Formats: sequence, structure tokens, C-alpha cells
Amino acid sequence: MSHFKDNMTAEQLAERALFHLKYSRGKDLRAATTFDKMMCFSHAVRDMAVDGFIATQRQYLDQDVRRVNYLSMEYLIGKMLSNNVYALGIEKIACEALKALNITTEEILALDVEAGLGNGGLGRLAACYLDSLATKELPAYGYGIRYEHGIFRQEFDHGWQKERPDEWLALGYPWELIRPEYTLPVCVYGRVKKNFRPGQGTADVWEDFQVFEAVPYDVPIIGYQVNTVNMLRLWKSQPAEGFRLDVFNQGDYVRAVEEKNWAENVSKVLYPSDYTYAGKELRLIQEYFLASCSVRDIIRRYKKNHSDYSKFAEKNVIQLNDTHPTLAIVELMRVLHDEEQIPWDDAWDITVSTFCYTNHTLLAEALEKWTVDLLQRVLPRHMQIIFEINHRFLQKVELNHPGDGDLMRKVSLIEEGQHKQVRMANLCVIGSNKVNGVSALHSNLLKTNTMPEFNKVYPGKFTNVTNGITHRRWLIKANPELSELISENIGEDWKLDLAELNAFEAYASKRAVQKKFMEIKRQKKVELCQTIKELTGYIVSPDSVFDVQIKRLHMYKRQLLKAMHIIHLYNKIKADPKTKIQPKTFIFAAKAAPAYLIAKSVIKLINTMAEVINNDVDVAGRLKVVFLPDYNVSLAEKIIPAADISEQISTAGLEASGTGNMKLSLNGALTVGTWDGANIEIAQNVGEDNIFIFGNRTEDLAELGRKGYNPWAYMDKSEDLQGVLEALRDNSFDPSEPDLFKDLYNEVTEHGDFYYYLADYEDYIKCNEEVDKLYAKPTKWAEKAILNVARMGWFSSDRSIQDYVDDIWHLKKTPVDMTD
Ligand code: 26R
Repeated sequence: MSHFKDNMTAEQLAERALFHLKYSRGKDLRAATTFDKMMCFSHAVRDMAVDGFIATQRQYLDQDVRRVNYLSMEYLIGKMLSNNVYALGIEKIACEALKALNITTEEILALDVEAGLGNGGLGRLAACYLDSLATKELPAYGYGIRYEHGIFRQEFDHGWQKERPDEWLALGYPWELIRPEYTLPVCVYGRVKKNFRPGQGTADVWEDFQVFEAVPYDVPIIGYQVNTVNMLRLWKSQPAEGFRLDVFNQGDYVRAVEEKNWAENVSKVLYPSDYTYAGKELRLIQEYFLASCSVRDIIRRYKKNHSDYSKFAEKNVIQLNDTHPTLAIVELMRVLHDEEQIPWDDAWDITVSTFCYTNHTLLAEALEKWTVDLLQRVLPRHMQIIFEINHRFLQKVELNHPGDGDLMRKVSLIEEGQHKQVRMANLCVIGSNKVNGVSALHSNLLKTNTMPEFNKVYPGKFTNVTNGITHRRWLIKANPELSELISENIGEDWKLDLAELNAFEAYASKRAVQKKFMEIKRQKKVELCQTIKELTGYIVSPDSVFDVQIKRLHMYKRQLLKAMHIIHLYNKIKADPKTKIQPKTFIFAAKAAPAYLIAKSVIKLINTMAEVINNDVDVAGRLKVVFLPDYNVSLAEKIIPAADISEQISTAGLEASGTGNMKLSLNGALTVGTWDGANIEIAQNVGEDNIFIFGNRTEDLAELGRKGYNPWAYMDKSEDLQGVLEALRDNSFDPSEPDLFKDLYNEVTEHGDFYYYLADYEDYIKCNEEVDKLYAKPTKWAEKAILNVARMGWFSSDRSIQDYVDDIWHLKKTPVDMTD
């Protein structure tokens, strides 16, 4: 199995880059900007993946393999250059070749563009899974949307979040290949008519729709040290040629331009709302856009080898990454039944055997529902099909559970009420053969609390696959120093199979390794100090403990609880300036949905606290607070290796899994967390002695709720807590605006403290004191940190993907042969 990349020299790579500089960018080395160099070098690297890309696609076709098609509205793939160089195994020659371009590795990597086509955990998970699928030589396709503007860029203006458009495509993106020949039409609006179909009686025909187009852009996903190069196919919307001409011919120039804009708007911008269902027409059209062209692209590929649909489900899995692409279920039914004239029952069998669904959140406000009115207007035929699916489904339920009206009401696809709504999660469950949650706890809660009726109707459909992360990006690339330390001691096998990391356990108690580990941690902290200074102007000490909370801003994730802990410490120092505490730097990074006002107040609070605390002479370097702007994948890669403490403090039962928790622990940060999501499995793997768990568990909170939870009771019995809450209520950080944080104060008091901050406060403070005690014993700390690293092997996304393959997808490993 040989590949030209194996014997490529640095000279040849440099030559190729110079070729692209000249013929792709029209410049010589003298005129080239550093950006030109990044582009031409990336093109040269991409070229090296092309043979694998072609061979992979050909082999999948020739062997007619079973494939998984991963449908996701979000992909946070991050910067690609360094990852691709690593995957291709050309790091040495790449560094050499850059010399010929007169540019350093750091300079070129700084210019690489981050594709931020997602909000948070769900989007990054999709990216880790693509990486693992290619590396494990599995036949897979990612489908998504090529948003012109990905997740907004976050700036701070007097401490408040300001959103700015992300312009990742402005100067060109070197990794994509445009495929205009696979452009597909997409239809929306119109009406359904009954038409006579010879031999079949009447049939429903969708008419008078508007047409626009989807153009695919393919991003190669290069497997590590294998020939496999899979593809991520991203759709861009554009006006349909014919339609535009039509309007131009009538001389209505203004309308023609409007129509053009309308079509282009579909892939214009990623919705930056997570956890709040975005009930917008354009969002619905986006979801249909992804679903429709992906389904038809999968069919087009299938038809290369097949003339009927009898093997469709055998050859294809379609995995729905949350409910956002659910309309794919309905679209497949429409194509099979309406276009291919397959009888309903057969079409439904094929559909259910093809689809699987992953749920990523139990929060009610994130569960998608679309009003029947809207669906009817935008997708009239799809709405009919949904009614028909529901009708047949409810008939079956009635047959098996006669007279159970309550059950029927709960499992129905339609939620009755003033405005009838379609419940997308129910449609996913009915239309899929497997449904999974993303951690053990979450999958259980899904089964027993959120969808118990479905678990009754479909015993065995629900399963769990605990999330994972790719150690190639999150350890080998982000923390080469720690990787080197591991390899020095246990060899290189762990890079191919992260389970092998457990061999590193034996070194956790060795003084020399502990010393080296702490030196590396300090070095990564020094590097982060530089970034902090550049981004915020604050100077922080690498000798303080780096206490990190990085994730989307949400009340259930409880950044405000961390802020309350900081206020507690600050009050303590102000009351007695001689207070001895472990010097700490609290590092936050998070974006808030633009319309999530209370979350934005939390950002303002932390920025305000930072300004006061960081400049207070009484504190004298014991406490520092920084909120790093514009959290994204690239920034995470800098923060994570430098973290001592990982804050995973969500309200128990509400964080589906978390994946940042895994990245941080894998890099030797100790978790301070609640008994929630994957924290539980992390505790089970690293050992409960090597993690700090605090607070009420899911059942405890449920019990508190049943008894009538009263936040005031906690306040009444704690002077300390009163002091913290008064600081919020009166804004002791800036008396010129005394009411600034009243909404935050109200949230945890007046408004009932929905996320149980006060119920967990005291235990959280105590837990943090335990953390400080341990940090005062450096060898103990180092040992536990190393044990975290060594015991995190199970959380590789390679393991998650293997779980999907064994339990859900049943794919065959397909090594790509490049000999001919
Ligand atoms: C607007 C709306 C419909 C919407 C809701 C929710 C859009 C996006 C989301 C994102 C949610 C589903 C998400 O990112 N969930 C996270 O998924 C991660 C990967 O499984 C988990 O680790 C994390 O716990 C969970 O919050």
C-alpha cells in the first residue's frame, strides 16, 4: 500500500507550492504576501490528499460498500493546515519546504482560516467524528451547509458582547473543491393537487413551487496515516438559472434581484442560537435545504450501482445529528413514494431502516417544533406526508395499547393547541431504527424522563453512545510537549490507539515524570499568558492556578456560579486583606446567543469583575479574572493545555455530555464538576479520588423540586451567600450603575432559581477549598493530573465511532488500496 506522499521530498513540496503561487494566485515570491504563501502552501498540501480522495471514492463505488451519511447543521472543523500536514505524515518535509517560501511555521499557521460553521458541542463533535471515521477507514460522508458567515465573531464593548460577522470566505478558503456538476434543484412553497395517475388512481402532486439551487463544496477529510480521504460535502444556495431568466424576460429587474438575494440568503448565515428553538421561516428552509439535497445526493450515488431500492437501507445509514435535519426522513418518503412510486409501506420500511437519530439535549426550549401553518406554507407536500405518517403510526399504537389516550397524545407527531405544532423529536424517533443519547446518564434520562412513552412503544430502539474527542487534534497537535513526554515513557502506540495511554499510569508517581509534567504545564501557561495579554491587556502569572471554564454561555452551565465563587473570595480578601489563598487566575471564554440577554449580562458581570479585581491593590496578585473574547476551536487549543482546573458545573441532569470536560482532563486538568453528563463516566474512569465532584444529583434536585424548592432558605442561613448576592443586587463593582446586575440577582432569587445555583453554592465553595488544599501538595497534584491523562483513553472519538459501528451503523472497515 504505497502512496506518493510517502516518498515526496521537501523540494518537491516546495516546488508544488511555488507552482500554485504562480498559476493559482498569479504571483512570484517577491510579490507574494504571507496570505498568498499560506494559500499556495495549503493548495500544495491539499494536492497530496487528492490521490487518496479519488482512490477512496472509487473504492467505495467499486465495492459498493455500506456507508454512513452524517447530516449535521453544524461543523466546527477549526483550522485545517496543521492537522492535514500531520494526517499526511509530512510534518518534517513541510517545515523544510516552508523555508523555500521564506516564511516560518508560526507565521503560516497564524494565517490559516478557522471554519466555524457551528455553535458549540454538537458542531465540534461532528468534526471529531469525521476525523475518526476517516482514520478508522470507514466509508462516511459528512453533509452540511456552507454558511457564508459562520458563528459570529465576538468583541467586547465596555464589557458587553458585540457580535460581528465572521468573514471566513472573504479571502478564499483553500480546502474546498467546488462541484458545480452535482448542483441540485431545491423546491419550496407551492401547493398540492390531486392528479390522476394511470393505474394508481389519484396521486398527490406538488406544484407551483419556487426553485433554487444547491451547489456542493467538498472538503477532504484526511485519515491519519491511512490512504482514506473521506469528504465533507457542504451545500451553498444560489438562484436557479431558469427562474431568474424568466423574471428578467418580463423586464422586472428589481424583482429579479430580490429573488436572487432570497436564494442566496438560504446559506448566508448560521443561526447562532443554541438551546432556544429558532422559530424562523428561513431556519426551516435551511433545514430543508440540507435535508433535501443530501438525501437526493445519497440516492444519486446509490443509483450508480442499483436500479431499484431493495438494497437502499442495506447500503446507507443516514445519521441525524439532533433534530435539525429531520425533514430528510420526510424527503426520502416523498422521493420514494411520489417520485419513484414505491407503495407507502415499502417506502416507510426503507426509510425507517435507513435513519438513526442522536439526541443532544433534553432542555425543553431546544426541542424543535414547527407550526403546522408554517410547514404547510413552505412544504405543503411534506406536511401531508407527516400527517399520513402520524395517522398510520397512531393506528398501530391504538392496536397495541388500546384505549390509552394519554399515550397517544404524548407520542403523536402533532401537538394540539391554539397553534398546532409538529414535534420534530417524535418524528425522529418514529422514523429511525435507533435513537441514542450522548452519555450514560443522558441516554437513561432520555428513556425514562423525556420519552418514556416511546420507550414503551419501541422497546430496544433507545441506546447510548458516549461522546468522544479526537486526541489527534486535542492532545498530539494542541500539546506536543505533553505528547512527547508520554511517548518518551511508553512509546508511540497510544497515538494509534488511545486505550494504550493507560500504560502512562505507571509513571504517575515517578518524581521525574511529575516534575517534567509540571514544567510542561507551566510552559503552556506561559504561552497562554502571552495570548491573554494580547487579547485582554491583562498580565497574569503562570505561577497562579489556572481555573478554566470554556463553553457556550448558558444559565444551566452556570458560569454565574463560578462568578459567585470569585465574589466570595474577593469579599473574603476585602474583609481581611491578609487572607491567605492559593493565587488563582480564573479564565472564561464563551459566546452567548445574541438574543439571550441574561447570558449577556453574565459576560458583562465577569468583565466588570475583572476590571475591578485585577486592578485592586488589596488583592495583590492573588486573584485575576479574564474573559477571553471570541472563543473558538483555535482558542480552545491554546487554553486547554494550560488549564489546571476544569469547571464542569452544570445543573445535574441538564448537560447532555460535555466534550470540553474530556479535552481538559486528557490534558491533565482536574475536573471540578457536578454529577452530570460525561463527568460521571470521567469520574468512573479516572477514579473518584482524582476528580472533585460536588452538589446535588439529578434525583436530589427532582426531590427538592417536588418538595417546593425555596432559594431564599439558603440565603437566610448563610451570611457569606448574602454577601455574594448583595454584591450582585447592588453592583458593588460599579456603584455608578447600581441596577446593572439586578436581573442576575433576581434570576437566582425572586424568579425561583430555576437552575439551583443556591442549592449547590455551599458545597461548591467547600469543594473549591479542597482543590486549594490539594494544590498545596505539588506531588499529589501532579500525580492526580497525570492519572487523569493516563486514564482518559476511553474518551477517544475513535472509541465512540467504534460504538456507533458495532451498535448502530454496522459498517465494514474499508482500507483504500493505492497500488494501481
Ligand atoms: C436552535 C436550536 C434548535 C438548537 C438547539 C440546540 C441548536 C443547536 C443546539 C445545540 C445543542 C443540541 C448542543 O450543542 N448540545 C451539546 O451537544 C454536545 C455534543 O453531544 C454535548 O456534549 C453537550 O452536552 C450538549 O449541550
